Amino acid sequence: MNEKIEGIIFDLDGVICSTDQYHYQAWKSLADSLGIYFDKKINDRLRGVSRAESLEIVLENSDKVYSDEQKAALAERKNDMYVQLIRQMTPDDLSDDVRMTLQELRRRGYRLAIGSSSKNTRTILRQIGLGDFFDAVSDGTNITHSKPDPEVFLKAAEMLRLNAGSCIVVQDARAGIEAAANGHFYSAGVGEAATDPRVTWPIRKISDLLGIVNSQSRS
Ligand code: B16
Repeated sequence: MNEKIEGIIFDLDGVICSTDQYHYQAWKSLADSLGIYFDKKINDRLRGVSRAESLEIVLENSDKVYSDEQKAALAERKNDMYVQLIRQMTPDDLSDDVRMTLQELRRRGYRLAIGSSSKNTRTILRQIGLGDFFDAVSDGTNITHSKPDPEVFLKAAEMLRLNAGSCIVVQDARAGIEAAANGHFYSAGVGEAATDPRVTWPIRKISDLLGIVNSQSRS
């Protein structure tokens, strides 16, 4: 992986915006209605994981056996609650740090993509005013395997017409860092992803990326 960096692939939930809090609220509400214990620690295991796999994790604390039809209905109930919450998002939900970093990376000519497991990606991007911003959007609607499978990032790189080795994947979840490593991408990890041993660059905030791409273009 010694190619020049030409593209940046951003995770959505927990990196571009804080939709993680809405996932928590919706899963918590579903779990409470079913009498299932659920807390923020369990919620952290759902980061980057598909809706169906997330439900399986939530149901680990239930003695009841649910049929596939019941599980589909539960996942839909959770999603309905989640969609109500994200529909209230506005461009103010984009932090100044993320907004400035995206604009500066664009100004410097990098190709920018989203690599998210969420099937609600397009709605969220529209709500926060980034509906037409990215050069490519790879999300839960175009993949068959969830992170840590690298599929979502490989598809994003393909849409950007770039090799994995010339892209940085930006992630907040360990599953995403593992996916980046599995796909032979560079990675920048924020939050819990910063402590993952497989991460290329731990970062504290998204604007730290600007220093990383600077140093890469000089090396
Ligand atoms: P949806 P990311 C992921 O987004 C979330 O982190 C994860 O909690 C969620 O279950 C998954 O999307 C699917 O989301 O239910 O909206 O299709 O981190 O990959 O941007």
